[in-house]
Amino acid sequence: MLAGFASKAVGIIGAEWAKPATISTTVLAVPRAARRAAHAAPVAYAFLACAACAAPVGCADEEIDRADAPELVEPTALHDTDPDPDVVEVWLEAAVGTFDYLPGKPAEVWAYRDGATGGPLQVPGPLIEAKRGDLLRVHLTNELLEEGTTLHMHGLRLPAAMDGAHGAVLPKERFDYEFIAQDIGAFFYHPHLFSDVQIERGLHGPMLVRPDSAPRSPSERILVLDDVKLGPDGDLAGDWTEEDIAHGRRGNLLVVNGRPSPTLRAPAGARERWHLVNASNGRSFMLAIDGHPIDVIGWDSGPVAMPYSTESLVIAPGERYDVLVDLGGSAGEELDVRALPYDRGHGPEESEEVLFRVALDGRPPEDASPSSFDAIEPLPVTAATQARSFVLTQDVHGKYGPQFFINGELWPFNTPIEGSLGALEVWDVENQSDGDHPFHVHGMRFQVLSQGGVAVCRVRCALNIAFFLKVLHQFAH
Ligand SMILES: [Cu+2]
Repeated sequence: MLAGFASKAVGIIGAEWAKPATISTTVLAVPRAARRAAHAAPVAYAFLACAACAAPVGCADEEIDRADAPELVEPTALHDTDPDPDVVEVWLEAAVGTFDYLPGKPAEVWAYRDGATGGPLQVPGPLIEAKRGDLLRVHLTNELLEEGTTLHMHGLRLPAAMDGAHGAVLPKERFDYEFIAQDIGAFFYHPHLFSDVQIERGLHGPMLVRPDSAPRSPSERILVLDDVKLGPDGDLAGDWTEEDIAHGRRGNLLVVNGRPSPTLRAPAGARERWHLVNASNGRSFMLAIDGHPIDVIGWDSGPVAMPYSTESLVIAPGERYDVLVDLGGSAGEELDVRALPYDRGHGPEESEEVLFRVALDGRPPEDASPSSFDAIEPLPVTAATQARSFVLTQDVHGKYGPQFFINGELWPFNTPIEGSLGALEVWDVENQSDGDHPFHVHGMRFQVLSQGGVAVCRVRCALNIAFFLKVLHQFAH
């Protein structure tokens, strides 16, 4: 059990968050009726549970007939229809159609396509690519048959009205999102309305904000990790159980960029840069590469203050990591990138699986390391810095299904907290539930002061709380 630990962070309150705010744990762990209520409320900012802990695997009991390893393909970039080099204007359509997670076995999905080119539905959705400082115009058209949707740019700092956490874009309607890309890094767009189900149906995609307009090295990749629950016919399967609602639905097929156990072809000796995105509902991926360390250079909101090397990397739902990997070896060799067993405190551990393979070839190797890093200044905390505490608890078998609480108050009916524009705050976040509880804060970033009593200082916008988190919260730009 992971309860009883806590963490601390600090942040500064930003302009769009100056009104009294409702705190809400959002989305995946909440019955639909409660989520409707939450979306009707004026949520100024939100604690977001991108997923709670994992549910048991294997609701689709039959064995899935896996295909021969497909090629690993990166999401294609959305066509930019604005010729201005500092403006990215893209057209995204959410529609119903099919996608083959398994070859020749189409699944009915809700997914995104490039509305400018009329391309096919993609899972994950097309890449939104921009450079820091660009003005983004993202036109979302809802071609779904049944319900409203929104577009939430998970991890980006942007105005609340452009955050996709409010209202609904109804079928046949369009919403134009407009904002400045302030931060470099990989982000994760998805609906913020019935998002647990809509993301599982295929509505999610990556976004990459680069420091400048220099072309991306072929060795700098976008890798969206996910698990889907499929029946033997290859279609999405299984009802949503109470366990799924409480702890996040886990699938029975791991996919990278929508394909099971794909093969990535890379030059032997390359120093590859991978932007990893966990798009799953309830699975943490503990990544390891046969005999190769993983050098972590970035987290959710850009570069880390202190790059570090690790043998295995846990990526919680909604998290992104920016890593470098030295692909030592000779042409013709293969490396396995594995998802190792990880216990999130709920349900059985996942078994070890090969997530994808790297096939080394004889092309000239590239070094995709960034040429420079942003310096990260520690936020100035003093004894006078406002502090708040948040204790997260749950009742899995509540009267109306699984229920979650912040400081003893039932989410989403929490007493709003008020913060001052530009204020710096220290937040103590303690997870007293019996499993991991990833959370992030919309529209702002924080630095982590300590985790489980161990001091750290890195800019983040999301964090998996398996223990006591001390978060330096900067509600600011
Ligand atoms: Cu988010």
